[in-house]
Amino acid sequence: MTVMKNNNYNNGTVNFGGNKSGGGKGYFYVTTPIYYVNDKPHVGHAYSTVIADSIARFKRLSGYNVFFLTGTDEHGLKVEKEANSRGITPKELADSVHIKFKELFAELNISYDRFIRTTDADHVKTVRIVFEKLLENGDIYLSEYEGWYCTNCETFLTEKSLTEGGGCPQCGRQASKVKEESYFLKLDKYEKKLLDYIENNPDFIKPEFRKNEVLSFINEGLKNLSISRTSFKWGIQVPGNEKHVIYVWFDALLNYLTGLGYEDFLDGQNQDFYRFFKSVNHIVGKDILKFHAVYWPIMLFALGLEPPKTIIAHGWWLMDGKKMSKSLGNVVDPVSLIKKFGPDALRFYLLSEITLGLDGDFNIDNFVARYNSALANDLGNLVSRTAAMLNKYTAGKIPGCGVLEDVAVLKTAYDILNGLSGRYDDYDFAKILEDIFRFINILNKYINDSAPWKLNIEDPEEKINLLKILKTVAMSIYCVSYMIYPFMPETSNKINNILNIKPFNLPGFSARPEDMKDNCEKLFKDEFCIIEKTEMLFPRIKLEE
Ligand code: ME8
Repeated sequence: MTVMKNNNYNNGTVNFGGNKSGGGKGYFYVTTPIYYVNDKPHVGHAYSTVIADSIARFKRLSGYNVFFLTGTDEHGLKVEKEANSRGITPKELADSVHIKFKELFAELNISYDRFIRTTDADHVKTVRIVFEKLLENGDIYLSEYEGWYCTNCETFLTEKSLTEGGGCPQCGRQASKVKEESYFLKLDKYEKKLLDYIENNPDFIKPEFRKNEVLSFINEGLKNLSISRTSFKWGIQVPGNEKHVIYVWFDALLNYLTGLGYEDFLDGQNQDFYRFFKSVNHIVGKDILKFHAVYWPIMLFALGLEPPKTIIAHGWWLMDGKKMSKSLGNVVDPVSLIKKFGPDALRFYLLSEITLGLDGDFNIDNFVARYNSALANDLGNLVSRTAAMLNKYTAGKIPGCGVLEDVAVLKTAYDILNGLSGRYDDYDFAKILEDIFRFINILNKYINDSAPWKLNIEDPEEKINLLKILKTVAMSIYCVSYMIYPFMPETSNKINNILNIKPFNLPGFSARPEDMKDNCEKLFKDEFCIIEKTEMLFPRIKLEE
């Protein structure tokens, strides 16, 4: 990439994985929505970002050149109003709130490559370049908008779609009538092209069932989109007609081009731009699918670019059946959960509790119960009891090639590893985690059933058996550490430290999941010692705490 310019690039949190410029097997670009800065982040924002991070981490392990973009959406009426109500400027509000997102992402070990702000100079420049380009080619024209607007959703609404009391169909808040001169983006011109694209690209919208919503929206007939406002100030000004500010969604969607260095690409200086952009996976909440699956591809058509490869629309976290959102005042603070339970407990809960695409209730009792049973009891206990047995029976030594491992147990691990790439292609995180935890329970049962503590270490035959059990479990835990790495990177690192084993991308090793069997066999050929002092991965927590 040719875009390493400011401190919004992350160079600290990724401990291992592929690199961005090495000769991997392909390019992979993953994005989160960029979040409004009208308030600090809640668990819903953490969710989209953790999904993207897990995919980015897995793809890096698999040898892809990954670019992972996240950031903040800082313009628009909603942000301006919030700033006014706090008695500060919108830029001051953005400056303070974007930090909260960065802090949360650091706490959660989010391995983004760039944190973009729509007030960044290169973004402002990109938006103006694009606006001028489309004005020149006739896809943008000046006219007048008369209709309804929801400030909370920053969306234009048709009269027909309003609720009985004149509310926004999405958030229920009162819509307001606006009449102003406006620039429009031609949508009708590209309607047929978009329908063909959706039809011919089954991977475009995921999960599959969301496709019909998008199709029925398009089939109602696309009206040209108003993309500028004159009634407020906080936005990017239209080049040459500065009483207009560019509509916040037009501005925001373009972050996906700025983040990759579109400006340099236009100057012929960024070879990677096209390679990355062709592989883009946009992670979005279902509430903003329309913007990504309808307006965004049309903007790209107008620019002569291909629509995104895949848009993954996830469901909502609810509280007592209602969407968690600032306006309802029912949000869960991710930072306090991380303080108490650690980042991986939150990452685990978010990714395992709901199947991608569906909604789920965020229930704190359930959160604590899952933490105690899956993380403290099953995973934490497996690692600590194994470390304790190794320290007690073999002075911490994991036996080398003189001792054979139990192939039947390891086969389960290798089967999961072999299926991982396909599962990730389906974004089936809850299922992957279910398989991993089923395997963890197989290991706990294997230890219970074979009861190494009953074996007599003085008896040569029983000793061999004991060593075999310990070696099998140690190798299996190494596989578990690999499998959980994209979901729970900190825990994976801790397990590798306990086992005294290096990360997965050692020189001469491939870190693809399919190659883990070979890696494992190579690594455990030699005898080595685990570290003596092991830390508790997930201390049990009482609900009352
Ligand atoms: O829409 N459950 O920003 P936003 C799950 N700036 N996910 C949730 C959630 C919940 N309860 N609440 C929010 C915007 N999210 C625009 C996006 S992109 C070019 C511009 C997540 O701050 C979900 O991904 O309102 C949703 O799409 C995103 O946060 C919206 O964040």
